[in-house]
Order: sequence, then C-alpha cells, then structure tokens
Amino acid sequence: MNTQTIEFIRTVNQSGKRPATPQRWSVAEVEALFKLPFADLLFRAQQVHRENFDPNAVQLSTLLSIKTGGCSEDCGYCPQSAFHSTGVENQKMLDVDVVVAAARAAQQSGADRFCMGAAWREPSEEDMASVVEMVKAVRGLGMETCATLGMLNEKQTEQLRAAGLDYYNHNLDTSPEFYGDIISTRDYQDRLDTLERVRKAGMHVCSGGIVGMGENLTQRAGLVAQLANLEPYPESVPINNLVKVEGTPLAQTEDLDPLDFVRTIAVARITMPTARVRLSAGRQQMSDAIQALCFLAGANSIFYGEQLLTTGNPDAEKDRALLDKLGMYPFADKK
Ligand code: SAM
Ligand code: DTB
Ligand code: SF4
Repeated sequence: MNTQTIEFIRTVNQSGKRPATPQRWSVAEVEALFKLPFADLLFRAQQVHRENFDPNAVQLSTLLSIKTGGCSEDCGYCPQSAFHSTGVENQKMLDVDVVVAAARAAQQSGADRFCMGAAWREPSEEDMASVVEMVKAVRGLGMETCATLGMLNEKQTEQLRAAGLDYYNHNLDTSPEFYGDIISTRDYQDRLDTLERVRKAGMHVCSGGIVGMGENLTQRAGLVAQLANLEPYPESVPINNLVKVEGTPLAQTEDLDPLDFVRTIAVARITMPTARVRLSAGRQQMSDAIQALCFLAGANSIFYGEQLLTTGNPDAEKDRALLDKLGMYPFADKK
C-alpha cells in the first residue's frame, strides 16, 4: 500500500459526522481498507463507530415474508426464484391481519423495526393496495416500517411514502462487475434507478449486499464503494453472508473466511459512518465469537426472530442471551 493511501485512510472521516460533501471512495481505496492488518482495521472501525453511535446498542429488526416463492427473477443465491428447485413453494400473499399480528408479536418481543418482504420482481397495482394497508397498520403500532418488494416505479414510491413507510430495502447485492454472474433478469442500473426513486419520494434507503458468493476481493470492495458513493449513502446497510440453499446455483460455493466477513462489516462502517450496518443473513451459521467481532467492527443492527424470509435465524432467546453476554442492549432500551 503506498503512503498516500495509508495517509488517506488515516484521515478518513475524522470529523465522524456525515460530511457536507460526501466522501467519494475509489474501489482501490476500499480495497486498501480490506487489506489493512486486522487489528488496525477493527480499531479504525471501532473509532468511527464510537464517534457516531452508542457502541453497545443494537437495533432489532424483524422480517416477515408477506409473499413467498415463485419469483420471476433468476437471482443465483435466492431460494425463492422460480428458476431454481429448492422446495420453497409459491404461496399467495398473507392477509393484512396476519401481518399485523406478526408485527405486534415482534414488537412485544423487543423489535422496533418490522420489514415486510415479497418475492416479486416488482409489485402489481393490486399488490400495492394490500401492502399500503399493511404499512399503515404496522406504522399504527408505533414500529418503524420497512418493505422490500422489488423494483418500484415513481407512483409506487409515492404510495408507500404516503402510507408511512420509513425504509425501503433494495440491495445492490454485489459489484457491477460480478452482478452478471449472479442475476440475468435485471441489470444493475434497474437497482440504482429504484433506489433513486425511493430517495426522491423521501423514504430512507436500506441497501446492502451479499458476500461469500465467490466474488473476489476487488469485487467485494466494489460493492462497498458503490454503496458508499450513493449520494447520500444508505441510512441502513445490510451485509448478508450467503445462506447456501440446496437447489440454487450457489449452493456449492466455497465458504467465505469468517474473518473476511468481519472485515466487510468494518469497511462498511468506516466508509458509511452514520449508517446502521446490519449483520444480516448468515448469523445462524456464525459462532458467537464471530458475531461479537462483527459488533466490534461496527455492526449495530440485526434481524431478530427465528426466521429470515425462508431460511432460519437464531431464535430471539438465543440472541438476547448473546447480547447480554456482550453487555449490549436494544437501541430502544438504552441503559
Ligand atoms: N424480491 C425483492 C428483491 O430482490 O429486492 C425483495 C426480497 S429479496 C429475498 C431481498 C434480499 O434478500 C436480496 O436482495 C438478497 O440480498 C437477500 N437474499 C436472498 N437470498 C439470500 C441468501 N440465500 N443469502 C443471503 N441473502 C439473501
Ligand atoms: C436483506 O438484506 N436480507 C434480508 C432482507 N434484506 C430482506 C433477507 C435475507 C434472506 C435470506 C434468505 C431467505 O431467508 O430466504
Ligand atoms: Fe426474487 Fe428477490 Fe429472490 Fe431475486 S432476491 S429471486 S428478486 S425474491
């Protein structure tokens, strides 16, 4: 690494706050962060984290699949794609009262954000009518609302905003260079366009990606650079570790070294200082020690509850025990 890059990294985000002129990150600079000695990387990430957040507080977000399976996209990682035989069935959309009951249960168990996910390329007009009702009802419980429904047009982003949707999740998933190896039914620009419409409508952006799909380091850095260079960068950044599902094209992918997953969290924290960085899919397969390192690296949000969309997640009791063991607590009950 040349001295200029090291100096650059050293001075990065010293002010700690979302800069007036957003920091632009080249892929090479992000890659240089990934290559720092582990202790230096974690130290810097922890510094940035402490400048911006209570380092012991974690946000708990519960996911619910409101429409499962049968998706017309061919995302290579996804058990819900109709292109893959994974045993996930094409189900109809849940009724509004079922969704509200699940949100209430999540709230009682300590979640403060509720995210509704649908296996759609994009919602239809009829779908939107139900989702709008769901968002209004969940908002009415006093929870933060999030939805992930695929691509949206301008009218749909406005409908969701008017219904009270706080966050829209739409992941870039990987770098532009690797994207074509994973998905062929939509392109990168489609994702960016939806994110722009979400912003324009005034909603918060939740966007991240998946690591462990066989991408190389430059491609992993490319994903983080794309996210960090969005203007402004997302308020919420889920970092998923690929959950390998039998029947998907990525089922046999080699495991990512868990320490490289931790590095990804740290680099996301350094490049997006004020974002909620979510330690997302893949926690069920992770040891407590790796999760603890992720928190040290700046993760401050998790999916909470025993199910992600179609795959498992640690159960709530286990997570509460882990947080207790680490002296951590939900954002909502700051000690
Ligand atoms: N269909 C919508 C879309 O793709 O935007 C919303 C639901 S989709 C399941 C939401 C996100 O889940 C994907 O963008 C991807 O990042 C993540 N995801 C899906 N399958 C995954 C897997 N096997 N492992 C990790 N993350 C996964
Ligand atoms: C995100 O980044 N990860 C969540 C949420 N946003 C929608 C989804 C993870 C899905 C993991 C595979 C499954 O359970 O189907
Ligand atoms: Fe469909 Fe979303 Fe799965 Fe892709 S990630 S196949 S768009 S549900």
